[in-house]
Amino acid sequence: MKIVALTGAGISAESGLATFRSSGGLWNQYRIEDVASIDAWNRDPKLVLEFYNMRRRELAHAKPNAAHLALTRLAEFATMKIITQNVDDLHEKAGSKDIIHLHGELTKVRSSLNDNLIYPVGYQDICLGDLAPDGSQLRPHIVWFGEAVPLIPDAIEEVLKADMIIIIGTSMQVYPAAGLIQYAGPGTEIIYIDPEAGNKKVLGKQVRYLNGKAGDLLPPLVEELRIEFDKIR
Ligand code: BV8
Repeated sequence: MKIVALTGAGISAESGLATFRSSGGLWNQYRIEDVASIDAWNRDPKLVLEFYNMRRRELAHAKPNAAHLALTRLAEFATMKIITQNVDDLHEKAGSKDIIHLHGELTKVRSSLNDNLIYPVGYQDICLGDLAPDGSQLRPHIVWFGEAVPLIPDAIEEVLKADMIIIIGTSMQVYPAAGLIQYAGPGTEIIYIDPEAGNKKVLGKQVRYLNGKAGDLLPPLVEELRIEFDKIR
């Protein structure tokens, strides 16, 4: 049984990390255009570096929550792939292995001349003047608005193969990530976990909407799936 978990900022909400668009989210305090776009980087790299330094410092103390841990249990009996829009490392901290970070990773930086020169930075600040070995300014290893999403083909391949897709904590408003679900085959079961699941609509797909927090709903769902798997094994 191949399962894909498609996660967004909501799965990290109970770990204390702000989501983007829920009330009080990051985008209520900052305009995307000012801190998370390639234009912002070209216009004011210092502000952008500070925005990510602030998020990296916050991440240093964040712990995975029951939802992240439930996905590691799911991987004990199903072939699991996590496709996350999140740039935090909470799936890794929970022990998950097979993860595609569509939008990059906060704990990595890279040359601003060569996307392939990527360096681990942990939770340290990066400032103007911190240079990559190629002499260019180090930048966050993040996919900004207006930048291509290089891992989309890998993610599409996983979605095409999935028997089940569990969408967890994403408003499905950012493309091309939000378009991934359209690649789900006709026989693929789709489950959508979100406190606002009641007013989500995945066009053209049969979806089981579970209204509530990931930390509350994912653990029992994983146990339900384990019982089903044990029956058919
Ligand atoms: C590209 C890194 C082309 C930064 C991010 C007009 C229409 C359509 C598209 C566009 C348009 N104009 C421009 C575009 C394209 C644009 C886009 O989609 N814009 C949106 C805003 C309309 N996309 C891009 O620019 C992408 N690139 O298109 O490139 C191209 C091609 C070739 C060459 C050059 C260019 C790049 C997009 C990537 C941007 N980077 N992240 C950072 O993180 O700082 S996206 C950012 O949003 C985060 O990664 C975040 O994950 C992502 C999506 O947000 P969500 O994760 O869904 O979070 P959100 O707050 O929205 O929702 C949280 C959900 O959780 C809610 O539903 C809430 O109810 C729920 N929740 C809350 N608590 C809980 C919970 N659920 C469960 N449990 C809880 N406890």
